[in-house]
Amino acid sequence: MNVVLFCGVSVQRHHFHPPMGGQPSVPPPPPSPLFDDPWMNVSWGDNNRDLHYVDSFRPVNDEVRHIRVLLYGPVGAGKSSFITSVSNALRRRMTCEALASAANSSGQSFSKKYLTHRIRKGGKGNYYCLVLNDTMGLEEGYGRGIHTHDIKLAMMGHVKEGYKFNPLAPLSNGDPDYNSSPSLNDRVHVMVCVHNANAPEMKSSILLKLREIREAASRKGVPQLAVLTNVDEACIDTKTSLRNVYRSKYLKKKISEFSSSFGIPINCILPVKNYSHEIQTCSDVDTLILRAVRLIDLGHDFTNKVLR
Ligand SMILES: Nc1nc2c(ncn2[C@@H]2O[C@H](COP(=O)(O)OP(=O)(O)OP(=O)(O)O)[C@@H](O)[C@H]2O)c(=O)[nH]1
Ligand SMILES: *[C@@H]1O[C@H](CO)[C@@H](O)[C@H](O)[C@H]1NC(C)=O
Ligand SMILES: *[C@@H]1O[C@H](CO)[C@@H](O)[C@H](O)[C@H]1NC(C)=O
Ligand SMILES: *[C@@H]1O[C@H](CO)[C@@H](O)[C@H](O)[C@H]1NC(C)=O
Ligand SMILES: *[C@@H]1O[C@H](CO)[C@@H](O)[C@H](O)[C@H]1NC(C)=O
Ligand SMILES: [Mg+2]
Repeated sequence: MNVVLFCGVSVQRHHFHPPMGGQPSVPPPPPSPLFDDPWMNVSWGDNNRDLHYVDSFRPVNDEVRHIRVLLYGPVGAGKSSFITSVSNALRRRMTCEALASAANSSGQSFSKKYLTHRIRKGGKGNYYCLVLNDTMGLEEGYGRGIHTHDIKLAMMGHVKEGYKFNPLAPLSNGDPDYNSSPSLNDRVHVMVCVHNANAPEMKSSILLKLREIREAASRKGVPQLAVLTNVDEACIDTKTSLRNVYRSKYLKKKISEFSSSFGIPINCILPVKNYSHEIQTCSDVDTLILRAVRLIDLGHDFTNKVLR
């Protein structure tokens, strides 16, 4: 008998020895760790539509130059990695095109020109009308990690660029880094809570901080999403293929638990794996990351609603 770990559920496998002369008895198969049908349909590897969408997106509201997304969550949840992944997935658009054109010698020079133009335009970081703001991680207890008050101030656009978060004292009106009259462009248009799928059960003090931030965002009508990182390491099925993300029973349970403890609908939780260094053209990793383009739509709706 050996024990195989399937998504945290131990499944006992018996080696049956057929009785002499008799028919081998067939043991009931262990329950599958995967759903037959995914609970969310994803167009795996088909990223061009999303890439084009982010590429050509411009806010309608003149007051807004870009949709600002603020990431918050526990220390080490993967906030910074997520930002790198989004930026890589978007910039890889160039890589994908470059690879495609290199393979087609007749189309090469045309593609190169297009490529240069795109890189120049995007080089300063103002190309995509989406900015992601990273924050310091939330920690257990008082006076450690980022102050929840600072996250709420940043949400309302009161925190100036380059401010160094201080766990002991939140920013206050009158400080040089305090923007007392933020524009709609300074404000955050989508709040994203980042959580590691494999983290041990969240400490209640951290959960309280997360909820406090979420409730502040709800009061101000700011749209919210959550990003569940490290799904590649969550279970053997997602490790084998990311395409099992919406088929894994274990991950579905994880997402449901996070949904009820944090108080955010299941369909607002985006499972992701961070970008790895390998050059794989337009991969499944990007497919999950690019579902984050929903950030733009949510933020866009918000910036239009606030104006009216
Ligand atoms: N396997 C795997 N590792 C990840 C993933 N996302 C992040 N990591 C790793 O997790 C660690 C923490 O990630 P960070 O992005 O630094 O986390 P953070 O939320 O910015 O952390 P703080 O800034 O300290 O609050 C790093 O070693 C990452 O390489 C993922 O999706 N899969
Ligand atoms: C996914 O697509 C299939 C085939 O189009 C459909 O039968 C199924 O209901 C869809 N699932 C969800 C969750 O939308
Ligand atoms: C993603 O996670 C891996 C560990 O699995 C790490 O080595 C790598 O640096 C991370 N990538 C980014 C872009 O943070
Ligand atoms: C290669 O480039 C030519 C000229 O631009 C184009 O007509 C053709 O469709 C391309 N082939 C492929 C496989 O992309
Ligand atoms: C938010 O992100 C933008 C773009 O990455 C950066 O320039 C800016 O300094 C950030 N602002 C804050 C308050 O962190
Ligand atoms: Mg970080």
